[in-house]
Amino acid sequence: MWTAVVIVVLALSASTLARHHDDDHPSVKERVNRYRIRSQNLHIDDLEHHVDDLEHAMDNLSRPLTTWDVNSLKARVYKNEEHKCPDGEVSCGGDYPECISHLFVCDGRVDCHNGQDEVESVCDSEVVHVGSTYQGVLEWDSCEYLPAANVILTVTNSYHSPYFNNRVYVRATLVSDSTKFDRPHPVAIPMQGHYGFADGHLVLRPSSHTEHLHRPYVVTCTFNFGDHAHADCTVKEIASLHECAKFRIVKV
Ligand SMILES: [Ca+2]
Repeated sequence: MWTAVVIVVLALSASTLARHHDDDHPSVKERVNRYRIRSQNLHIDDLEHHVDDLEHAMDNLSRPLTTWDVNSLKARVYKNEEHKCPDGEVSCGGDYPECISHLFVCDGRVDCHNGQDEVESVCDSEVVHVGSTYQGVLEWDSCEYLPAANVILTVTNSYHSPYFNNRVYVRATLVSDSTKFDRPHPVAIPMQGHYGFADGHLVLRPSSHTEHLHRPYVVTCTFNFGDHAHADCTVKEIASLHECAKFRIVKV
């Protein structure tokens, strides 16, 4: 009898010791299983991050289009279509290919089949309203040995031509904060020229000779981003039309 009791007690003690031993020192199989579980958890976390990224991308894709989005897309299409028209003409846009002379844009009479040449968004002279101010950073590629400079272009006067309704005559001031002999050398250059509705070109040249520059230049800013606030500008030598500098301006 006592022998059986001792055997049972010893068996229970051995079982308990074995469990403690397993907890402290898991078997190889258990360690492998734990490792696989941790790996799977990491993999699931990674997938969750990917799903979050996809949801974020889908939210951006489903964002409602703004007026700026639509105008920007139209401007990109317009730029592509423009190359299909002969020099001196502009595309009417839309599905039906049609080109009209620059002179017929915003002249008060509908010439495009879709009336695009007289719509308010094209014929709006907001770009050259007196006081309109734009800024950018001008970098010379050639022609002048001058460092990059902040430039501010301000329209000081504008009026419609009594003979050519498709353009507005403009006076402006171009202020540059360039340096000379490593010292600040702000320059204000009076400019004059015109803005054409057909191509969105603001073309300006110095009103008088400026000692700051070696040669006279013409500045052309193209408002081809579908709004009246952004334009790409070039600086060209008047005599050769060699492109010397480029800069982008933003309305302030
Ligand atoms: Ca017209």
